[in-house]
Amino acid sequence: MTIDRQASLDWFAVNRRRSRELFDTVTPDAYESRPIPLRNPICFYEGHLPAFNVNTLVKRGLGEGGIDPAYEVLFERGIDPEDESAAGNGASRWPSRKEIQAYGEESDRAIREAFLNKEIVRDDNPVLARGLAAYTILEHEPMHQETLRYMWHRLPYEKKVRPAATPGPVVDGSPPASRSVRVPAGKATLGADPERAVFGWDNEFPLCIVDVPEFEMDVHDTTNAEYLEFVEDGGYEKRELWDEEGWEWVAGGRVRHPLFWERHGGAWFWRGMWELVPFPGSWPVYVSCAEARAYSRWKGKRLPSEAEYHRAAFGSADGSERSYPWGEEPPDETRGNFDFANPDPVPVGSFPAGRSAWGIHDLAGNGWEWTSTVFAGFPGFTPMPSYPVYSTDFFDGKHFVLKGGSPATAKELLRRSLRNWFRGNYPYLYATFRCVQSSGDRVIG
Ligand code: AVJ
Ligand code: FE
Repeated sequence: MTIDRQASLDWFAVNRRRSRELFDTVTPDAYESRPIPLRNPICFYEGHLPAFNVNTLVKRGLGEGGIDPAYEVLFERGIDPEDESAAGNGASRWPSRKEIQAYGEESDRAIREAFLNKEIVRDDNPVLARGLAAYTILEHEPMHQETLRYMWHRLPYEKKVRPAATPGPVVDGSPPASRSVRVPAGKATLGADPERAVFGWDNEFPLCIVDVPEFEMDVHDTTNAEYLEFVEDGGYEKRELWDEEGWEWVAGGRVRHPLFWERHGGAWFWRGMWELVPFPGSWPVYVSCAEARAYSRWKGKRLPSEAEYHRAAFGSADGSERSYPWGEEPPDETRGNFDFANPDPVPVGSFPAGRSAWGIHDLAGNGWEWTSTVFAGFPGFTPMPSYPVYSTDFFDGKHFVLKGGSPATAKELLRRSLRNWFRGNYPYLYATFRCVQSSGDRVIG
């Protein structure tokens, strides 16, 4: 099989344009700021994307020389340190935006040249086999576009310029009544078959088939309105609802409500990407895994495992498994809130055409779904030759799997096997949750 050169060039052009637009929304005085203290400054990422492309496809893949050895080290890898003191300063002086963009243009030229004319599919080279390096760079960029949006989200509004075409918040509708549905026992196929997949990141392989006992799952994600009851009941002060790590984070950082909530003049608001939104009760709440877990305990429920998410999203009554919650058709704007159509969430249940076989809403889009599963490789995991440290650095027992997707997840990343992961106390991403329960949970003791 060969990679479609024109399709790669087109996807690459979309990626690069979208990144450019993102960086253009930041005011120049914020270019070296670090809106999320645990991550690199904004400027780093404008260098990281083109440097990663050169390091992965041109150098590691084609075995050619790079463009600028110093940049290709400086911008090699983002960070995900334990705490702010470990984040360090990266460089003491960053190149100017002009210099970074000039590098980006040279890198883009090299990548386009490779897509057009080079042997980017070679089965005698593990980095190029079946176009691995090409797909790696084409998916790396949209992945960062999402994490960059989380970051821009934290910027003060005066440090970013709202693009003219951005849709406003969809706030109509009161939250639907909470309801759960029974998902019968069955098989869930996690992962993917390395012989059949066009591309996947290393942690998606190999196939991993799990028998899942029956459980009940909330039809909707937990809404802000529901979560407010937990906040008002003093959920953040109830030690017994929190795990050790979560409690340290909440108590130590005086966390008292979701990061996306702000209080102004005695009223709650949602911090939207481009504006403050009067408390949107019907939107999914965005929280860390620790907060999601505390809420579900308060409800006498729990978070789904990764396998339970798969059963709920892709399983069906006849025993077959679907590619997407709604079936086999590719994702489009009728199926969920993803692919950058909206800067913020929309009310839960807005996409009936995206429901799973069991009638469960929003399993793809409108917010990643936290699971209780610790991020690890499936049995038989092997690091990918095009980016060997992609996953392994995070197999530390502290990261949890997220499934689904958010408003800022590109449609290409909605495939069934894709796995996201973050630390349990990471509150910045567009992540929500829903609760499950099963008869086995009610342990008498
Ligand atoms: C898969 C989103 C957790 O951003 O930390 C980008 C993706 N890895 N460059 C991250 C990633 C290296 C990664 N996540
Ligand atoms: Fe990266």
